[in-house]
Amino acid sequence: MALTGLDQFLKDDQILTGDADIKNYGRDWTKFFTPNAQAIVFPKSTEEVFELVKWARTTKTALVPSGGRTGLSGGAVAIQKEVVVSFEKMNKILSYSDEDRIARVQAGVVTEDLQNFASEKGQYFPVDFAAKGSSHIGGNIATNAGGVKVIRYGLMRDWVSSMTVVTGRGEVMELNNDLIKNASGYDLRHLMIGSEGTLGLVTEASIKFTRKPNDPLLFLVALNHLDNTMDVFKAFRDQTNLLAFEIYDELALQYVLKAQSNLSRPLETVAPFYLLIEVESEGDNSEEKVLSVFESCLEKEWLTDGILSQSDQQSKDLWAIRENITEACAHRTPYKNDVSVKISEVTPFLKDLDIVLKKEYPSSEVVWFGHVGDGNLHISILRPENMTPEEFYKSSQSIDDVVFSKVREYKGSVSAEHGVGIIKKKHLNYTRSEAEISAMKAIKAYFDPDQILNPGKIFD
Ligand code: 2HG
Ligand code: ZN
Repeated sequence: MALTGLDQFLKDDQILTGDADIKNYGRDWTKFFTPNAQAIVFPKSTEEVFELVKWARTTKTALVPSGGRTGLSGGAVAIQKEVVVSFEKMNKILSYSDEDRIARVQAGVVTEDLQNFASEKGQYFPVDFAAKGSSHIGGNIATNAGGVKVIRYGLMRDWVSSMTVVTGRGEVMELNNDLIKNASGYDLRHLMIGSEGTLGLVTEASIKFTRKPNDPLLFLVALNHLDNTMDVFKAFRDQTNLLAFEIYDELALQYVLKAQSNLSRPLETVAPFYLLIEVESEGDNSEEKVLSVFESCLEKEWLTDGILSQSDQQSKDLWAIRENITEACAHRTPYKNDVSVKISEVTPFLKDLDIVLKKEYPSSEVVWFGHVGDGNLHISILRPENMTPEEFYKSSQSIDDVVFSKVREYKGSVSAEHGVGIIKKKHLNYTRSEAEISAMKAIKAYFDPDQILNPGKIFD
């Protein structure tokens, strides 16, 4: 039997093969693939992951690493009889050093749990996004997760000070040992970050914390023209200490309000686009200073309306609108995009894409949102109600060519933060040169000589 030998190092309750489990653990948040894993295993230690890789090499079994399964590119789906390696049982925060300001965690620690732990220690873990309640640190590392605070704090990459990884060669590597300065050759840690489980299985990581920002000031403003998005961005970026700068459109707002009866329309003005702008307060007259930036944007007619949140509850509700967009649209199985361009190209790119999408898909509902302050946009094309998800997935393949051609024209990326997975691999060459892809394949061949680690993800 194909799973023979697993019981040499895993107990019965660490191996699942039931249909419901295969369905549950064989998928992520993409709804277009039918899970078809062989089994799900739940290692509890680096040693067990090491044994697992040895077993997979011997039996030529493909392994799919799995965290909180909130991915949106199919990076964690198992559709070809793979064994899913769930890190759910490796969910401990192992230690904390206040001096280093570093927590050592197992890969299955949930993002929000680590945020709360940091807060208990009087510190701050700034990687933050809507799926924080389920996503795992290991998954964040595998995809180099981004989120809503990137303009201020950078990506997951910036917070990983070291890691333990079991490579596809079956070697256990300790990468970087929490050194701040380490100029001794290639930094393999950064090669592992964003490699989507194709080179090694991260079992533990050391995560840096930082000082908690001062209480934030939160604006929700109405925007009439995409053209003015980056004018507003520059005004706030240059005169305030920005924490977040997010955009969403009126359609996104309508879907959230329909799905969440506890939330209400935040502004009287109905506008095509809204910006959620969070700024760190600095000293006594901080509010006045930030309000004057907002007012100058109003005077210049870049904005038509806006509010400054007056309470924690109001801020929570304003954030909840933004963070619930994905779930509010989920029943329409959107065809998603997660693209980025550099800041100076955001406005022309947005306008151009809007024109192209309206021309090519005049009757489609398109929800626009994203982290526009770091150049990352999510464009969700909603499935028409009379199509099945499978029909829609097939029919929407052509959307990719349209969107990604624009991305290529603007020298952007086909995936800003969700990863390539299965969904974007056909278009990897819209962002990466042939030489880069060859180098990636050579690196893969070195670290995973038997092709057991997440095969078919990023590239074939
Ligand atoms: C977000 O920014 C996530 O909320 C999800 O990256 C985006 O649903 C999406 O496409
Ligand atoms: Zn996002």
